[in-house]
Amino acid sequence: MKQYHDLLEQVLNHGISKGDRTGIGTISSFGHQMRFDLQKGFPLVTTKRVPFGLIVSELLWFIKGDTNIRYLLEHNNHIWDEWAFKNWVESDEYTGPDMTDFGLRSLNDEEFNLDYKAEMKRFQEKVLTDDSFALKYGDLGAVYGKQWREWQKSTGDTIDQLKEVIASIKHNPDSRRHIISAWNPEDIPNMALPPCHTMFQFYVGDGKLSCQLYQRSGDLFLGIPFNIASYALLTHLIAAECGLKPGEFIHTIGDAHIYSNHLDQVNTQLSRSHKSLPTLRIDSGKSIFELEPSDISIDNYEPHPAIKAPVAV
Ligand code: DHF
Ligand code: TMP
Repeated sequence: MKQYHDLLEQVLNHGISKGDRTGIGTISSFGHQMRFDLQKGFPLVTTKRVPFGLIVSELLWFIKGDTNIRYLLEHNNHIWDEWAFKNWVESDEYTGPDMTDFGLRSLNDEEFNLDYKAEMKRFQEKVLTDDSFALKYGDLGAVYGKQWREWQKSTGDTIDQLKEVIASIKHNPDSRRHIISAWNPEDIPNMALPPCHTMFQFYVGDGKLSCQLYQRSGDLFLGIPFNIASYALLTHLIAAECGLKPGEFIHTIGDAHIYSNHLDQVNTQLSRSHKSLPTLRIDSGKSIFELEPSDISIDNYEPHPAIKAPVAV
């Protein structure tokens, strides 16, 4: 994962200071690319522990075409909670304590943070137990799963981009059109967060399947290690589905940034040495559409300890 450390260093040393939507502030640099040869181990960052189980359940949630965080909560995955919570506390039905700017305030105001945590816990329980509440407020809108599996056409029916791309990889491997787009300009206003991983393309050569992702915006410390592992896993899964070996994952990033409240964490991480990469294990002959989180695991992952950091909302 030297490529990842090189990118952290590059942005740290040559990035510019840039304000951002969340109010945290970043060091940022535009236009970068990393390449990972999937034959040389599974690209899961080893200089901090990255929770692979969360990456698996998030990816299977996309593949199912689900956009409701209930599935994630059922799998103890809380990485999308804040964005559903935001819809709830900004709605007319919400009558609890004022949660304006909860992301920033929970970092700076200990008393508020207690209220926020209690309110978030109530929210999670309601999404898990109350069907009509979950339908309304657990849903993130027309995010990844919807665009991948049910892109809305102007004629009323939908496009299953994932199924179509798998079919085109199988039947027309040399095609230069194996593309899935999550960036649907008409739907952007209906999303909790406009897609960060916006479009990806597959390439078949020498019996191997490669994937290149264009990510418009990358949180280098928190989001990017997840994104690398997620697309590497997707490439493995689609390769298996199509009878190919995994080739390379190529990660192209637009605005690559380090949040100003992640700098200590990044420096700690950069002081650590890399360990050998783990290997992926998929325990089933199931199709990509039938996989369960328990079918996918990682072997020989012996990373340095986790490093905590707040996520910018
Ligand atoms: N917003 C921002 N500002 N950065 C993101 O990376 C991001 N990612 C989103 C949604 N919005 C975002 C979805 N993916 C974490 C990782 C990925 C992710 C969201 C959050 C995260 O907080 N990871 C922690 C562990 C979290 C846990 O164990 O629950 C980490 O240390 O990797
Ligand atoms: P933005 O919409 O203002 O670009 O904010 C989105 C933030 O989330 C930005 O820091 C990038 C980060 N992010 C990732 O890095 N990876 C992801 O998968 C997601 C969903 C978000």
